[in-house]
Amino acid sequence: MQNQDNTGNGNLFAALQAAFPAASDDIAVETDDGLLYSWRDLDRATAMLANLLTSLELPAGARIAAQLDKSVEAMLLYLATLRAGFVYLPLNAAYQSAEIEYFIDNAEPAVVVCSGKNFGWVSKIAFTVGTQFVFTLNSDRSGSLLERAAACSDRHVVAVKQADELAAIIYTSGTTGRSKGAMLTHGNLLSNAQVLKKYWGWRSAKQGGDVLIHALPIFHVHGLFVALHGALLNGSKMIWLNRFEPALVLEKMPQATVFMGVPTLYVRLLAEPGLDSAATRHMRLFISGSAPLLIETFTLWQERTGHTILERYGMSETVMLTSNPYHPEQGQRRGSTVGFPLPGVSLRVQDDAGQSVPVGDIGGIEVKGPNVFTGYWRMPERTAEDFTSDGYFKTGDVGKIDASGYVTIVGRSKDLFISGGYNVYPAEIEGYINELPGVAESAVVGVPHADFGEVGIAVVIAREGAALNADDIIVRLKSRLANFKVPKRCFVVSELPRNAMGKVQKNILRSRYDAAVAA
Ligand code: MLC
Ligand code: AMP
Repeated sequence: MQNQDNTGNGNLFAALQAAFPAASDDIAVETDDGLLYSWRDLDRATAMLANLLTSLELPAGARIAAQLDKSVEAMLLYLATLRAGFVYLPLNAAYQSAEIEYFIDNAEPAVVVCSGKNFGWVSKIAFTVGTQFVFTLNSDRSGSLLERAAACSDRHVVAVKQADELAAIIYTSGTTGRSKGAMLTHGNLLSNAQVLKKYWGWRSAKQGGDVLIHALPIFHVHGLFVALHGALLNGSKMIWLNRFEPALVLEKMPQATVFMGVPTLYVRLLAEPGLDSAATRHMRLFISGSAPLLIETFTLWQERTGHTILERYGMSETVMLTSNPYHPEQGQRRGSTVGFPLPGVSLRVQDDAGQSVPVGDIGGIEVKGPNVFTGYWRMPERTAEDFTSDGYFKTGDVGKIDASGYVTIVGRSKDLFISGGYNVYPAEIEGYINELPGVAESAVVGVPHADFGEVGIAVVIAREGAALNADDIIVRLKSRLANFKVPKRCFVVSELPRNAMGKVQKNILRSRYDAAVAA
């Protein structure tokens, strides 16, 4: 597998740019409000933004943090960061000040780009930790970033990078302590994109040309890397939606061929009466990942559209690890499984003693490959703990491999649940609840939810003499935490179920509150 483009530059952007079609006036991106960006526009706009970043005389390896609503320009900022040779740090637009404060303090970005409405509090946090520049960028293309870039040249020579140099840091929350920044290199991202291009049979313009509906957020690996790199590395047009709207996705399908989504997107599309085989006739491939796709969704999708969703598995630390086959000769796409390890990925299932388990037995999933990250930002001890002595990364996912090689995820050894494709760590939410006045203790668990797959509920014990109001707790959390992390319901109780060691029995809470939240 090539980790460098043919000019010898290991910069991921160089490889993406080399795949831009020669017909540079062709449309690369079309938005739902009718904006058209040609391949030439992508090249020029990323050059101008890269020149702006370069003109700031930032130190090598400088981090460019972005907390932005989704827009084509936010995507261009990511590409320009690669192009200029800096390190991109995307932050979920839902994060609130305490969350942002942690990331900025930990990553010490030289540049922060935020939306104008957040400039006051974001810049205060950023300047406090020594960030030199804070720009604004709004989804209507206003803001200081583009104003400044407009004065820059639209020609730029792509910065030379080695494949093992850092391209992005993606923060993932932790079961203990605070979030960890997964460091991904140009080589990690490019090797994975090249494997997926082949494995999923992306069609070049000569073969009829794929068109991707891009409807995912661009601050996590699914939308930022898997979907975006897939289209760009194939020179494929994107139909760009800043928000996922099922009716709009359905409307765009006759002009598209590929769609990627978390399971919630498929559940919501299935609720559209117009979803049938005629509406999806032009589509070549539906891909699902980031959370378990229920077999009911997989089967219903097949019945309604005639298409078999291809489920794959990955994570921030590794990008994509396994995939169900695309080509029928490689095997069937099996619901409830995440398919085979991708070419180049070694995947094994180990018991607690670090021995491989027999075929079909359950254990911890460990992986190795060119896509696996280099470690957690400034956390060498955490990095060392999460790798085995022979270089495998312990994913924290629990699964099995059957005799035909299909991998199934059966659970997680880490205490987290996945809500609408976002990971939520109960320990983090409990920390915030426990800081509220009158709270003695709390436990957060994920419970089933028809739309989001799982959602959080909080079970709280009051301090002696304190009167707690469950709704009030939710309101207070909403002002401190990203909305998807806020428990959907809160219950104030007098005691929590505990085992003989005094540990809260979350499995009992999960079954007790199993039906607590209606979709
Ligand atoms: C929104 N809400 C959620 C939620 N998203 N609640 C729980 N879980 C979620 N994921 C709540 C909000 O708090 C709000 O409630 C209400 O829903 C409306 O908010 P919204 O922002 O308007 O919601 P909507 O636009 O409908 O968003 C839903 C969604 C979104 C499913 C489209 O969550 C989404 O885009 N998810 C994709 C996540 C993703 O890309 N994951 C990839 C991670 S990478 P209230 O009460 O505040 O009004 C990864 C690796 C891999 O995992 O393998 O890919
Ligand atoms: P993140 O840290 O946000 O990148 O989330 C990665 C986690 O999402 C993985 O460790 C898995 O637990 C989960 N995940 C991703 N894809 C799938 C899938 N297809 N099925 C089940 N879990 C998945």
